[in-house]
Amino acid sequence: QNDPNTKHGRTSIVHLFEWRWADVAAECERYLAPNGYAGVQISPPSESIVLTNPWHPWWQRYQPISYNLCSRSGTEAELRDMITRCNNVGVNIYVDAVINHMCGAGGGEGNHSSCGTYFNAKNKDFPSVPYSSWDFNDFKCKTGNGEVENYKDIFQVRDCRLVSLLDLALEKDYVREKVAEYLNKLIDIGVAGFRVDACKHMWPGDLSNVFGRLKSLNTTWFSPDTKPFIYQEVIDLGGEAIKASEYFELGRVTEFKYGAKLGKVIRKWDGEKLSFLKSWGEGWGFMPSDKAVVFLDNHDNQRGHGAGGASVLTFWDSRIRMTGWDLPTMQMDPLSQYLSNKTPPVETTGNMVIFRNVVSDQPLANWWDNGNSQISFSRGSKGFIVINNNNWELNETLNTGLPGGTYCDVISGDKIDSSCTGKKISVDSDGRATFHISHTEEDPFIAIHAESKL
Ligand code: LAG
Ligand code: CA
Repeated sequence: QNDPNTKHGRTSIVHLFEWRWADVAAECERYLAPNGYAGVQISPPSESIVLTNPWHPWWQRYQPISYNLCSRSGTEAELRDMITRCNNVGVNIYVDAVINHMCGAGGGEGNHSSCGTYFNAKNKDFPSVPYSSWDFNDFKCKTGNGEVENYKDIFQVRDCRLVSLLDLALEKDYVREKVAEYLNKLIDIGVAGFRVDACKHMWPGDLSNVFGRLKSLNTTWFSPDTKPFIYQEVIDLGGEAIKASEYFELGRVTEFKYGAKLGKVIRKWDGEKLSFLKSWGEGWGFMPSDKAVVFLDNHDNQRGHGAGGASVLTFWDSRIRMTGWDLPTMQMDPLSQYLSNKTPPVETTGNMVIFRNVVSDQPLANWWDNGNSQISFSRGSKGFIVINNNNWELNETLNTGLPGGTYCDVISGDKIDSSCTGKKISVDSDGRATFHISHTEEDPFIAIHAESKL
């Protein structure tokens, strides 16, 4: 359950937040597979409430009404088609699984749900699962208004309502079985694993029971007895009663400190400098690598929800964000994209996803820095990167660790056949090369690797 089950040595996944299934399928074939993406995290596929005030907000998808698979991303048939097509090109699908709760207590009564299923939030009646009032935690929660009020009290956090969302009694065999049925149905369709929403609000023992009921992955695409990848959303920035480490034995955990800290370094807050990244890793107070899923930002902190802190870099900071993530696509809010019913715009960069795949088994080497925010390093003899995050030019001759030859810089261009549309870097036979990066360049980095050799 710690293994993401990725294929072909791929190492990065992308969250296609709120994308329609038909668009995800096309993106897997057109862009993600050719550019070495390992997988996609999709928005919750379960039936959700449909809200009108505000109108159809993105967060309505975090309010399940049933485990029927029609959502505003598409029908069950479209979901199945997408999973099949992505798997066929080696791109895994990870489902955002909302299992801590159903809709908000004030969600009303009626058929205002993504498949048109009837429910009554006041009576806690969700006949399409079915769940009834017995299946919720209100009898366990000890706060006056039934809400989580104090994050220092682990009982409240797990047994009371998170922002008024009806809290499922995951201690009940019946509820565990219904949740497991939902996840197993997705496994049968072909998903590779789950991002489990709001794990801080569920007892590790309950999760362990639910995960213990999960089947092995579909053998059309995965080898026999492969377990689903589990990554649990636990926001642990320190200072609360519940620790990410409580969840380590169940699967991986989202490492929110990673993006918060890297954002500070790149923004140079608190006297941080890129040169400090020489020791970047677990020593900075992060969870063990083999337990972590790291990321820069997520759908919540991009939108001022959840946690992360002001330092987190998002697509709004495109110039200073160093990643293979899809900047042009994210420039428009995905919800607007959905409402305007347009297929997302074409992505232009992904070269660093390939870089990461090429260097993934190689150690950090050839570190250089200017004592400030100009740095360079190699990953063994497979890849080399130079970054200028100072307000002056970088002009250096550096050890790249790479074999001699001419390389195409994958930041400023692409290697196409044997030519390069960007900067060319010549590495001499002892591995040294000269670099110039102006601080005014739009992307003040250079990256070369074994597969960008001309
Ligand atoms: C998550 N992780 O633990 C998701 O990443 C996050 O996006 C979800 O909250 C949350 N847990 C519950 O699944 C989102 C919004 C909330 C929103 C909630 C339910 O960030 O703001 O709450 O989804 O839609 C909204 C209103 C609340 C209201 C509640 C219930 O903002 O004011 O109380 O709905 O009606
Ligand atoms: Ca709970």
